[in-house]
Amino acid sequence: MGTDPLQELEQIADDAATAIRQAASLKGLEEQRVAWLGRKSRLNELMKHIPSLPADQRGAFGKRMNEVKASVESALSSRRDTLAASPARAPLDVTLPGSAIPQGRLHPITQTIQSILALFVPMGFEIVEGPELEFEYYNFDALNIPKDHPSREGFDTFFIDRPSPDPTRGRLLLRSHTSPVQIRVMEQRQPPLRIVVPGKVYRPDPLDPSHSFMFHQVEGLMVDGRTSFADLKGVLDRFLKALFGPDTKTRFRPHFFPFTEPSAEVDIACASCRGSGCSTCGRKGWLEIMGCGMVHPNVLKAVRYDPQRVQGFAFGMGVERIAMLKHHIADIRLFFENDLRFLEQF
Ligand code: 2U9
Repeated sequence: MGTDPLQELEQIADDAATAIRQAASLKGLEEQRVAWLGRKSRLNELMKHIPSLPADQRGAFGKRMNEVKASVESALSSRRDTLAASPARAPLDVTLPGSAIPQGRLHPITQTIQSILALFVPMGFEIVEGPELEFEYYNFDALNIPKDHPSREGFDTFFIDRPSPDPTRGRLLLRSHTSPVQIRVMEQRQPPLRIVVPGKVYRPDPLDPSHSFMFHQVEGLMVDGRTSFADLKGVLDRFLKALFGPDTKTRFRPHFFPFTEPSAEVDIACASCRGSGCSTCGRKGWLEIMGCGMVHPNVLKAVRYDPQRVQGFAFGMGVERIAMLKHHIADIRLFFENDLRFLEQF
C-alpha cells in the first residue's frame, strides 16, 4: 500500500457512496454490496494493514473504519428502499399498438333532440327552453284546458305539495307538456314567432315498455298574420321526410286537443312493412308520430293576441317514441337505466 491508509479509507468512503447512488437495479445494488463489504473488498484489504500502523494511531483508524462501514450499509439500505419503490421500467416498445382511450358520447335522447332541432332551425325556428316547475295557469288554463279536464287530476299530473307562491296563477306542478313555455314566450313577445321547445315533462304513469313518469318532448309554434294549416302540413312533411328518409309517407288524421282547432295526429307509413301491416305498427300499416293543429283562438286571447289578426300552428312529439322507432328499441326504460352496454351503441 503506497498511500496513507487513512487517506485510502476516505477515498473508499467517497467511491462507495457514489457507486451505490448510481446502482440502477436491486441486482446491481447487490453487486455493490459484495464489492464494498465483501471478503475481497478494498475495506477488507485495508483492515489487514492495521497491525502495521503505529500503535497510537490504531484506535482512531479502527473507529473511522467502523464509521465508514456503517455509512456504506446505510447507503445500501436507503438505495434499496428507493429502487423497491420505483421498479425499473421495461424498455418502451414504440411499435406496440396504443391503448384505446374510452370516448364519451351524448345520450341517445340528447342526440335525438339535437337532430330534431337541427331540422327546424333552418326553417327559421328559434330554440327556447323554460321551467319544469310550473304554475297550473301556464300548464292548463292558458291552454284552454277546462277546469274539470281529467288531465288536471292528481293521477295525471304531479302537483307540488306546498302553497303556491302566486295563488292567482294556481297551484305548482311539474309541467306535463312543454306548451307552457310557448305561453310564456307569447306573453313576452309579439308575432311573427317561430319557436321550438325541447325539454323534460312529467306524468304519473306507471312504468311499462312505452310509459315513463318523465320523458322528453319537442313542441313547436308558429304565429303570424297568415299562417295556415297548409303551412303546418308543409313544415311537418318536410321534417318527417328529413328524419325518417325522403320516401316517408305522411298522413294527417283528424283528432282533438283543447289547445288547437282543428287538430290532427300525424302518422308515417310503417317502414318495416311499407304500409301493409306488421307487429311494429300493430298491423295498421301506420305509426302515430306526433300531434298538431291550428292554435285555438282562446289560447291566442289568453296571451292578448287578437285572433282576428293573427293565427298560428302548433305541434308536439314525444322524443323517446321517435328514438324508439328510429332505432327499433322496444322498451322506453332502457333510456333511463344507464346501462353502458345499451348507451354505447349510439
Ligand atoms: C300552444 C298551443 C298549442 C302543442 C301540441 C300536440 C299537438 C301533441 C303530443 C305528442 C306526443 C304530446 O308527447 S306527447 O304525448 N302532443 O299531440 N302538442 S299540438 O300545441 C300547442 C302548444 C302550445 C301555446
